[in-house]
Amino acid sequence: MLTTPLTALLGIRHPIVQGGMAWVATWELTVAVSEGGGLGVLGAGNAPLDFVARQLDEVQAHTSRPFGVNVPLFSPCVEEVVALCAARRVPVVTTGAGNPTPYIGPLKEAGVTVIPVVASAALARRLERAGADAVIAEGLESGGHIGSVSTMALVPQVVDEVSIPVIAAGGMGDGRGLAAALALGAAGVQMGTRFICTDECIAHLDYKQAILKANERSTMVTGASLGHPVRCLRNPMSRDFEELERRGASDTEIIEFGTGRLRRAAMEGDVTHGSVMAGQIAGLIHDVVPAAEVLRRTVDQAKEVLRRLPTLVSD
Ligand code: TUI
Repeated sequence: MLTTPLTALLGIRHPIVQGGMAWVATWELTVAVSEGGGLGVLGAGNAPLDFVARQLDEVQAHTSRPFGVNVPLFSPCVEEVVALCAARRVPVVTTGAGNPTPYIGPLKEAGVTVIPVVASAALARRLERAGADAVIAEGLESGGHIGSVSTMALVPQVVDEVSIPVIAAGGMGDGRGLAAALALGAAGVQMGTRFICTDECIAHLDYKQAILKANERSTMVTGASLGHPVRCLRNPMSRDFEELERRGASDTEIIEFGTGRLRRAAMEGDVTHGSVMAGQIAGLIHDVVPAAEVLRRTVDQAKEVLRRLPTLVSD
């Protein structure tokens, strides 16, 4: 067992949170991670309220363990999805891609544990004051929408800024990452890309295989010119995106080009013209296994590392 302030806060067995990824973190993955002893997180993405409500029904029908819902703050349905989470008293809400201050009060009043993703120590401090229960410090190694600071630099600076538990994200793919995160003062990790390559994740097989084929230099960042940087695998779509940005295309043109690309990759398996969002840890992932196996391996390896490290100390 690895017991940390995060396992205590959430009532989970392992200090591992699954990233609430749009399109791919559906109820099947959420249930598998929560049943495996981690925190499964449903990805609300940009989905309409009725879709999220049906997904929630399935999660609640298939597990009685703690789980979460991730709400990206740029979703057009953010108000309704937050209200749904409060009405259903979901155990945990994670937020991303913005400042969730206006939503913290209503969620806390409904008894929801609120865990925002932050990309800076300053926002972490503000959100602790606003009532956040923990924060996810996400470095630029992550897939999808990212900030501008690396995990290694961000996590200890967030840890020094707040007294609530800090969850490290970005570049977390195995037990060495978990042990390193604990060494930086985090209380656990969030893993996204690793959980795409699981049996229960509904992402198209070609999406999973693109991750399996990737190495540590296979990702790039698109959308930085829009102020919305997104890390994804290098492919014809991301190269075309880069070219559009380089020649100074208008925001409207770029947005039009990018819209619907994640769905295309994740659901239709179009890994050529779709956006295969994945983190820099993709090169570390070599197999598709059950989510419970990812959790088991990660904890076993972290324990092994943490037992070995004290032998390096001689006085
Ligand atoms: O939200 C994410 N990652 C995502 S959301 C997403 S959905 C999407 N679909 C199609 C195209 C583009 C995106 C894909 N990936 N991660 C959480 C995260 N939040 N990373 C960084 C941040 C963040 C950044 C700035 C959080 C807060 C923040 O604050 C700015 C402010 O307002 O102070």
